[in-house]
Amino acid sequence: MQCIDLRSDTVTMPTPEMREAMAKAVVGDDVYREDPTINKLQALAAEKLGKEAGLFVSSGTMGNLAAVLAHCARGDELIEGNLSHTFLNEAGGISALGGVHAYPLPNQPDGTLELDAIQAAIRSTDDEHQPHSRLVILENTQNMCGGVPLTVEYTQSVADLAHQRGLLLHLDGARLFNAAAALQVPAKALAEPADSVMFCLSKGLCAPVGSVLCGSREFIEKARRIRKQLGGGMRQAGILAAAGIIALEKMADRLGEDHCRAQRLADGLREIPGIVLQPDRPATNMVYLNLEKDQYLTASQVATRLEEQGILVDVSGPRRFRLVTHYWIDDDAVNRTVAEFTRVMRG
Ligand code: TLP
Repeated sequence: MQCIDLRSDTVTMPTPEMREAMAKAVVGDDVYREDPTINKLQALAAEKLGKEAGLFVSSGTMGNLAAVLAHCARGDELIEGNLSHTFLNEAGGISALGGVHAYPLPNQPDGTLELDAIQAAIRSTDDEHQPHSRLVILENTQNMCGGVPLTVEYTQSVADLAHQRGLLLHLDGARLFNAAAALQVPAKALAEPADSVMFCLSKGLCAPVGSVLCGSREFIEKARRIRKQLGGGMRQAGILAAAGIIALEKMADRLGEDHCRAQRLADGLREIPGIVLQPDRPATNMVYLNLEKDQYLTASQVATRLEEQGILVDVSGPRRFRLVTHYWIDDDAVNRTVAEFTRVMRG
């Protein structure tokens, strides 16, 4: 029986075409800037996002960290969501390695940070008691709010506010191409207002490793030195970039299929007594659901019973799950998941 792995889109295996391209990749030493496949990927990513330059990094976490370290000095402060990956899930790298202070603001259910709250969080520049506010980070799609996409207009309004007050905007666009597919806008339009953008190749786009950080040429040169400091200067990494090129050229345009399957999955799960979807309709590839209070099973007990049937889900709270659709989840997998969930919930 084949396992159905819905824990994340990070679990995606490379496609056969990616494996072939990896085997044949022309490579060089990327620290010498001599890997043609890396150079091609970086140029392609920058072009897709409408930025001057791109930098291949080993992970989304490294891309976000390099961006923060390039934008901020020790003692500076950045404003971000209290449900953001940079705040919750990057092991405090910005403070451990950069001495950067986080000012978390509540993420609204639609993934946004309120403009008034951002305005109020920006520190007064002439008060020596306060850290310097340097950066705002937005996450698109916003993972923990349900994989919700942030619109071009909203992103622009945050960029305008940040820029007026002398701050910069970094976009954690781990799933920017999912946002673009859901909103039916080019990824470039979503990236345009931001000073820097990180997106992941190794999530819904299916590449085995890597993310790309994009921004101005000057910013990328700075981030490149920081990547070296972090030990992320790789050598014949074109082997990885070869899969990344296919991810960008072939996989971004099919993400809508994952979103349709997430909706089908949600439609099936919504009918099961004891389960409440939150949000009610998935906007992209994530389905979050809660067990109602009177359920005697906890989320981890349900997950264990599903695992016995070869279905893996993410337990994201005592009564909460996340199920993520991706390239390797087909219609049968959706049907089987709904059927097994129904059986487990019936007891
Ligand atoms: N997210 C992972 C986990 O770390 C939670 C997941 O399964 O969703 N930004 C966002 C919005 C992310 O969701 C993630 C990974 C990252 C950055 C970090 O990417 P990696 O794992 O490549 O460091």
